[in-house]
Amino acid sequence: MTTSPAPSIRFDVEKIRKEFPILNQKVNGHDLVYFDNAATSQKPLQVINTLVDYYTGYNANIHRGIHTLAEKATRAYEATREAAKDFINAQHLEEIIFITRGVTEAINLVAHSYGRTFIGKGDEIIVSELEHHSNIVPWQMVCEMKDAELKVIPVLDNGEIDLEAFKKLLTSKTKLVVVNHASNALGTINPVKEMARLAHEAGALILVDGAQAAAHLPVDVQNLDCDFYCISAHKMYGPTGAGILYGKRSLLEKMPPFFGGGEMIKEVTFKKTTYNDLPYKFEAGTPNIADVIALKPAIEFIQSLGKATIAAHEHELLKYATSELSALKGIRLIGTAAQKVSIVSFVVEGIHHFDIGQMLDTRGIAVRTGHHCAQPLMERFGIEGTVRASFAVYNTKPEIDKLVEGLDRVISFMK
Ligand code: 7TS
Repeated sequence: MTTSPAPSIRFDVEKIRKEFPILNQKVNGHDLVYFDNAATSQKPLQVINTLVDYYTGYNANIHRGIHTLAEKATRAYEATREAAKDFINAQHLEEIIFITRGVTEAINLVAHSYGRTFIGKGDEIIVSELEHHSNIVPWQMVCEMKDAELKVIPVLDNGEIDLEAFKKLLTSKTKLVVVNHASNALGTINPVKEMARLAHEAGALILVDGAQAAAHLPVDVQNLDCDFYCISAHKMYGPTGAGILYGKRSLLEKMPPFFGGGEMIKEVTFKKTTYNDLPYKFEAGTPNIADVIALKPAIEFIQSLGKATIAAHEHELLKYATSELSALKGIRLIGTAAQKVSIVSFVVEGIHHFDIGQMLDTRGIAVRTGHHCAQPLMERFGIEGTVRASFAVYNTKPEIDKLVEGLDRVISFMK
């Protein structure tokens, strides 16, 4: 995020914080400092109110009722599809598939639909060493099932992907490259546009895990030219239990459905079933209507601030936290890539990350500790886990001061 423009004058963090009532509370006698945004972000009032409005005003099943409530719910659900298309600049509305969990389900959908159909014996899938388990395990399952091979792009000491090694891994056997847009464990922003170009040159497809990018970086799927892009609503100020799978229309058209059931069919007989058109082919059963509807105000919240403004603010926080934390004795930052989202991961010599997390919690500071569902990456760095502070648009420098002060105390107490 080094090229981010300066925050615009209309950026007012205190005003933004007022939209997140959860932030205004004491935890263990201290003002809450919420630095676990990479796990899940907090939700602004407009998202919460949208959920309440739906359940108190027009709760109904969608796409099937002809009554007024059902039509209103259907319109609201489909309005989120329009907003999502716009948010990631997809070319076609039917390229937006709503899923009922998040990135995990989106990746599994592609693995089980595309992977099981189009990956064969001897084919290769390339994954990076930076991946979350949800972008590793489904591919291991496909490889096991299809007798294909998983190849791994190594990570450099600063937490960047080794692009030269990636180029060497690409062969005519490569069918798919899977990589995150930004790493949840280290914050590294990956050169996914360049990787997409290289993958396509080799005749392979690319799936991008956008879990840690959607709330922080511009996402333009046409510009990136990725084949699949996956998003969790709950990490971008939206509700849990909803997400977006983007896929190029030509690919989604030839992929078989993942789930079978209601709504994803055209006609069912015991002899033969024909499937519905996109995107409904991939949305079997009653979807998570409420949470998809409430994803729209989350998208609008991000758009009202603008990604450039968000990125500039978060970059300031990242820069400040990096320099303040580096000055503490015994701290080693893990992940020092040139391009990072607002995540700092570190270990403290001689103190277990879990103890640090617990002691920070007694001061009202929420961080994540552990392997961050990226065990192969931890192994790469020869560590069991890290302490991770991940920032969102509502975080402030005085909150980072509290983290630094808290850590200083923990270090003096434990040593
Ligand atoms: N990919 C990345 C890069 C992630 O950070 C996560 C969740 C996932 C996939 C899975 O997303 P889900 O919404 O399906 O669970 N990451 C984290 C984290 O860093 N701490 O808790 C969850």
